[in-house]
Amino acid sequence: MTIDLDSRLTVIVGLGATGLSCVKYFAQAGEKVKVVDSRDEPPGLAALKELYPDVEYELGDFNLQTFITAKQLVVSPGLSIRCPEIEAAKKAGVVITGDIDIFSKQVAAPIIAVTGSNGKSTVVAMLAEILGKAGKNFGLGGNLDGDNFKPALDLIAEGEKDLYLLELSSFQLETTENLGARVATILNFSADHMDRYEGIDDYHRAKQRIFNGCKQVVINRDVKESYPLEKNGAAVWDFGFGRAGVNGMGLLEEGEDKYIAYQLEKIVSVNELKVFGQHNILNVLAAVALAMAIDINMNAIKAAITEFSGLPHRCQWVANIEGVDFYNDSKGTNVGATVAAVEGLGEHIPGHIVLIAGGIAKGANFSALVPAMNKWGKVLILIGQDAAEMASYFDKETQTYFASDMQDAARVALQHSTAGDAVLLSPACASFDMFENFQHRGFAFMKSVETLQ
Ligand code: UMA
Ligand code: ADP
Repeated sequence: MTIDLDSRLTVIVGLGATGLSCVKYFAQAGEKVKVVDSRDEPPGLAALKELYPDVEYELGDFNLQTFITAKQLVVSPGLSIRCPEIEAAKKAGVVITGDIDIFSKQVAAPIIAVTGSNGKSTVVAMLAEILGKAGKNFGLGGNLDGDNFKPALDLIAEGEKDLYLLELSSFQLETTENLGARVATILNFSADHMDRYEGIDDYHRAKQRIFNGCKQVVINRDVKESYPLEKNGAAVWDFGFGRAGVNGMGLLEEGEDKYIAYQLEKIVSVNELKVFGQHNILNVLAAVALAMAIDINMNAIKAAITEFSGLPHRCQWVANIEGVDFYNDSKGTNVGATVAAVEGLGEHIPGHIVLIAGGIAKGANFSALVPAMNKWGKVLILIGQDAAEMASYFDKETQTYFASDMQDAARVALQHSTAGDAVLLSPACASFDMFENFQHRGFAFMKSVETLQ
């Protein structure tokens, strides 16, 4: 078959938030596109029909022909580029790209790029506060959810910016060739999305793409996976616990007091922070390192980090019932996140933790949660599809209950708590078996807690 090269179209693969932002972008540029989605009713369909009634679309099972005859495929993050139709197109010489790739080629202002297994949204939100205090006109988007939700290409329509702050997932990085960030970071690294990747190294390679073409990197001193695998001459900033070195952020100890510090310069006392837990200290250190890499003044940094009180669904305090505090950490969607939440909260409270966890395991190994629960936990309450699999990792001595739904879980949790304990929802799993998303799960928890009062 011969392909008429002039008639080849850009094909947007996926009609979720990203797909729709891509359609808008190409429409503005006056380029004709076609959209495909394997779902019969993708979330962007109504908007597409209303705003772009002339754009052709194909739904349901992918049509190989559409893929291999495309000019380029703009692949949404929810789809792996290893899906057979995309692989076949690649073999046929079709360019494979994604929204972040297009964005980075289009914008002139510097990009600050943040990835990592956990803490991305928190660090980006802190840095956004810092940039706001510094009076920067910046664009904020990428893999963020909640109030900060904005697919990157939608930022272009907002007009000129001084800089862009992007949270990037490994999924988005898979299709990003040469981001060329002014500063890029992998905050930390632990297993996630093992149902999408061939293994941990595969997931790591995707994350490492954030460093392609970057001018400066911020590394986590204690996490070797956060170091660029390839040296590209980028300037290095680092952060971590312990005393900071040159170009480093760390903790300075003076007697009982600990200070967030740049080299030997104290910035603020850890006691002045509103967020708690070791993981959040690391998040502050990372946000400050990123801010310093782009020359933000120290007053803006100090003001923002002492005011920042955390994002909803991340170790968010919900209520106190009979002396028991309830915390919503529904965004704890992998093992590393839940370990951090259990340890952070464990140190913060006088009693023990009653943990509500479970959902879709995404191929995870839950071993790392066992010592954390043995040290800080009291009772484990499991919900969702992979509850039994999760239970199998814990020692026989771990008091474990299976709850039928969130309401039941909250009720059982209160039953097994005494004043000074904390009930923590931090599932270490995805939510889609029982809920629309992690926010929905968090709200279900908060509502259930309300009924206990
Ligand atoms: N899907 C299909 N068929 C298709 C296309 C998608 O079944 O043809 C499915 C995917 O497998 C996925 C779902 O649809 O389960 C959504 O995929 P999508 O690519 O359409 O997603 P968007 O609506 O564009 O949202 C994406 C990010 N979601 C994912 O990567 C799954 C959003 O991050 C992000 O805010 C948005 O782009 C804008 O940049 C959310 C997320 O959950 C917060 N991210 C994951 C995470 O943080 O762990 C990576
Ligand atoms: P992400 O955007 O990477 O998912 P968030 O900032 O939304 O990260 O935090 C998600 C969860 O990860 C939090 O609820 C908390 O349990 C955990 N977490 C936050 N920061 C860190 C960190 N630096 N290291 C490990 N876990 C963390």
